[in-house]
Amino acid sequence: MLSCPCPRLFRPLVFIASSLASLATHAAPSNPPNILFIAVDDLNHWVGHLGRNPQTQPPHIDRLAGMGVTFRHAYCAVPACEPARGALMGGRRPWSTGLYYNGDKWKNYLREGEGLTMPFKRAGYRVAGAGKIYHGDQYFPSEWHEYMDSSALSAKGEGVDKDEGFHKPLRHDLKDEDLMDWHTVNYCIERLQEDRRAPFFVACGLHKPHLPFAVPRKYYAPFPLESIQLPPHRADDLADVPAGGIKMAKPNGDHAQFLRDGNWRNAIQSYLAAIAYTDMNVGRLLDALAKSPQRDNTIVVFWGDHGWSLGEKSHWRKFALWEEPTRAPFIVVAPGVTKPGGVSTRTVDFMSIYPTLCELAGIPVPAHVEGSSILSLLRDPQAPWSQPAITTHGFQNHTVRTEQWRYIRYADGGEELYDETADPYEWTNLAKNPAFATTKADLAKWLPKKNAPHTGLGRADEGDEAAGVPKGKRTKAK
Ligand SMILES: [Ca+2]
Repeated sequence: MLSCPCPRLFRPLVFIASSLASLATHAAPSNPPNILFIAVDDLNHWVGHLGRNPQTQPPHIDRLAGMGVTFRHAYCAVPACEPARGALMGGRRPWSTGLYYNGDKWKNYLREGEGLTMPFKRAGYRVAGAGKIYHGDQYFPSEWHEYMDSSALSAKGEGVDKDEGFHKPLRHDLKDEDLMDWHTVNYCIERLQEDRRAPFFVACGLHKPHLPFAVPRKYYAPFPLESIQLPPHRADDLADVPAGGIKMAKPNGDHAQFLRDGNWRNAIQSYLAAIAYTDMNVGRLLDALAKSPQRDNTIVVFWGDHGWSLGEKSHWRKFALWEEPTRAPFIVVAPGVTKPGGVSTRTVDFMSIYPTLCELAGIPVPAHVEGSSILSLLRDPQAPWSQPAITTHGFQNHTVRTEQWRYIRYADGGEELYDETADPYEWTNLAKNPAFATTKADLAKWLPKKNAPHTGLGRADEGDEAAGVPKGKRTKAK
């Protein structure tokens, strides 16, 4: 802050006024804020403060939520790792790029130089990353100053059978450092501790709670199997879902297997344990930030790449357009802008992250970026807001979510409509009820007029093989 000739009493007011003025004009702040950017793989809304699951125990994620603004209705642009990250990081939606599925090979659809880190790199930020920010831990080297080389690290926990702790019992006895996330966080903590003149943009991409759910056994201890509750569900829930939705639910896949082998509760226990492992790592990051001289000038952004179903609608994993596979935690702590304990119920999707971070740093938003800034909601979490969240899964399958409604339209014209205030688990499809024809039409206005064709090799349900740590790096020992 510049020295102020005014009496001491008035200095804070002058500072606040000058901060607001600089944000209002989007001028570059004289002291640019650092960015700590935390991406979590496959973390759905089972965090304590979102209240969807009473058993989950992530105290550090909840602590982070209390430090800034948490969004209760935040949704992915795509419910699959590769296109979700491509859209968020690249700034363009799948219907613009044609990047729809895991396996599409994102580098063929995003333009090098347009990624989220680039405006910051150009503005003089030191840009460093680790772990899974883009799919497969890949990145355009020109968009970063440095990226953690995981190939030299031992992470035997990444190489276990992806069904361990899911369809199969937990076999491995792992230590915290046997998972890549431990090393990813170590790397990011070192970046936070560096004494540099340039502001930093540190991107920390955590792989858990993605499959395999295998984490050290101590994280299972708070969730004894006999205490595990199944999520609210109805066995006949798909009866009023059109063909497009049933195809996504795949009730004869994972769910049929869980009903046969009786492992439904085991899988939930493992997911809760994997979330607890992730939470431990988030806590390490927050503790390091709290000790950093940069703590009061660092923006923290925390997001899950999409949701996850655990048997609701006889569906598992992501790859569908309902609440469970599309909703994820989203927390922003922005010193001087957000207030502790902020809660927004406005519907936002993760296309908002790119433009919002640029605005917070006083950097012009690149012209290709399609999302809307949520700066007004960071200042006032319940400020007026007219936009829905939109999620796309495959060519011409979309859902539009407002605070009250979810509307889904599939490529073949099939529809779903849910009143979220009366029916939070989306059990009763109102799409064929003529009383809601106007509601449906109003929501449908948000659907894209043009949809880029799907030209990649990915499939709707491809994901867990291709996700996470690149195969060549999975079993390499020290
Ligand atoms: Ca239903």
